[in-house]
Amino acid sequence: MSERKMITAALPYANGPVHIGHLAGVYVPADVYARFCRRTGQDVAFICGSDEHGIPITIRAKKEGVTPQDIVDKYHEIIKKSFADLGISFDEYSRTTAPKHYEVSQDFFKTLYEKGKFTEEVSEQYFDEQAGEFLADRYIVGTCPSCSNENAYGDQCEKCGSTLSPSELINPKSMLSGNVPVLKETKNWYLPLNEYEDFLNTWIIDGHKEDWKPNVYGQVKSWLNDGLKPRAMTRDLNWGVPVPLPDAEGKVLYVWFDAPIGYVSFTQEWAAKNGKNWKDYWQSDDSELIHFIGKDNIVFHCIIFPAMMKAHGDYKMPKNVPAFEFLNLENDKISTSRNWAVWAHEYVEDFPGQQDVLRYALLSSAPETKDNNFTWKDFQTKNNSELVGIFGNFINRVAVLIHKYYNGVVPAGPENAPELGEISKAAGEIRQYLEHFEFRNALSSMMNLARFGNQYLQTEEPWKTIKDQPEKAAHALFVSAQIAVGLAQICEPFLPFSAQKLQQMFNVKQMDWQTVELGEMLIPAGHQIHEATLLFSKIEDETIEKQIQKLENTKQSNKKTNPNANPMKEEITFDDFTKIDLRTATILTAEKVEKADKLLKFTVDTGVDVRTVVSGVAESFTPEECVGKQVMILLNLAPRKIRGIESQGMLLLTTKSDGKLSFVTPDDQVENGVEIG
Ligand code: B3M
Ligand code: ZN
Repeated sequence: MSERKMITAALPYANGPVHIGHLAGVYVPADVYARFCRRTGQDVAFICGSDEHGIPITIRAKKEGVTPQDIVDKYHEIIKKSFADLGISFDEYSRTTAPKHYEVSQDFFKTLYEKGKFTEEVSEQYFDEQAGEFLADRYIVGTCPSCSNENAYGDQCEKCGSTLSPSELINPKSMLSGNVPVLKETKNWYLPLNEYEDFLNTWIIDGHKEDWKPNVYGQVKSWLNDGLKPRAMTRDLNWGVPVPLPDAEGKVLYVWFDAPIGYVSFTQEWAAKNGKNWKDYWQSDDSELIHFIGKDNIVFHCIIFPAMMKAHGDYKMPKNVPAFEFLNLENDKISTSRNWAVWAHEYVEDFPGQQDVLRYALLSSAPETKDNNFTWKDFQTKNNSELVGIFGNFINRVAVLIHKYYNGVVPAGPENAPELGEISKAAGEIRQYLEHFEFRNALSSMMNLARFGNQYLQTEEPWKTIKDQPEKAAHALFVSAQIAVGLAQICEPFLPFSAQKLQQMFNVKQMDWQTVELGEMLIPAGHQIHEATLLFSKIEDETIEKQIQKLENTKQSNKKTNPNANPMKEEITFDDFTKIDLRTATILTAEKVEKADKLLKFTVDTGVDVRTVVSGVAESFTPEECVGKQVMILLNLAPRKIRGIESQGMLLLTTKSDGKLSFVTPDDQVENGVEIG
């Protein structure tokens, strides 16, 4: 192993929170790896940050009716906090809207430009004349040429899955204005990827057949077999890093150009704060670059970014690109738009103090070689049978017994008991597995040590031998204490929160991996341990049912014909309903309420009486428009003072799609005071 590791985890788009699919397929494994590398004494930089450019951001902003900056500000904080809460030990978590990132990515672009690495091409792109903008592929909708779906996007039809280009769409329309876009010429800068085919073939296809994961290697090979084409590194968009050239007004760097440079710019930010030299990590021979990513990012990390780095000339190629497959949730594809996910920030709220349980569950079903599935039942079993039943049970018995029989002082035992070999075996296996990115196997090795300890204690039964064979009992608890401390050490990459508690409980410091692997005793006889604390606790059926119900609700609301409709309120009885007195009424007078922009004061004829009602409709109607309207009134609502005026009842209103209010009125004119129901 090298001395230095530059470890990156794919930059999450700041267009939504992170979910268990992201965690299982990138961040938890990357964190395990980074923690392990630190433990072996390597100089680690573990770097990530939010990807804040690109179409996913602007689309989300349009949907929510806010600016892209609002979107990234909101989600950057949520994502960053989730990672911290789950113990993802990034050395730096920054963002691609950071000034340093603009500087570094623009410099990178300029270097390639000055070295003549780009070609300039003029092409015809769709342009929305009303919006005055070129349209990203995602902003064009039309009919899919393959399946006739009328809502296909310019880059893809989500119904049949075909990859499209905007020119293939039948009846293309701009999503910005709904108008038919026109083709307009525009100049962009391209990286001729075809010129890097030889280099990529030699480096990856000849050089990494053995050590790269077959899914990664296979995908790269198929891209190379199909032949690479020049790819535009700039886009006509108004959200992104501006292209640093004089004749590039209104153009930004392609998001897949700037985002991977984020790894570099964030390393620079970190290095500056910590007295390090970033080049030691990116450009030096004793450093290894490892990219943790999901499988949909393979081409960007194995072809495009390496070609960019090669063109630049100063960078080292990645040593490995462990890409994960996808995690499904309850046998269905995780989807942000369908809200089919377990969100990291919600988990942290719903399961306080149980971060390690999620880490454990996700690692044990990490989608390493094929897509995998997460179910809440399985999560519960993993916690209750494995973490509580085996790991926690063993630790607890050891600590409690040592307190009970020896006042918390580790009794004397043999310094070279053969059982100590199990600790070194587990540590050694984990090293081997993690060096090959086999996280599930590594986790099993950890759990096997706990299992071994549990069985050992069960066989030795010190609670029985303590009476007649005290030396045997002491021996068993001495050995068990070593195993417990071994676990406290080797579980840290996987279960960092529990490791901390355990190390505290057994009154030990964190050791380096090599020490644990030696197979020697880890604490001497006479060592004082602290009070036993609970590591894991049982998760009840009720808790799991709640989560399953939450997903069930999502399923129901996905069936809605109007995605904006709020879910149904709590059910009421017919008796509840009959308490409501709704009547027809007519507005007699209407006037503005002083110093209240939104309020109008009405007198209404309810058939029963003439009364005053105040209503927040002033932004939707003028007083004149209201007079004479027949409306519906909730008659028996307790009176309320609004701006000093007593409002006696409530007029029924609804909201139109443009946000304006509208009175609910009977279909035909009826008398006032007629009951509704
Ligand atoms: N923002 C994440 C994704 O494709 C993308 C990764 C960038 S890594 C440089 O979901
Ligand atoms: Zn289609």
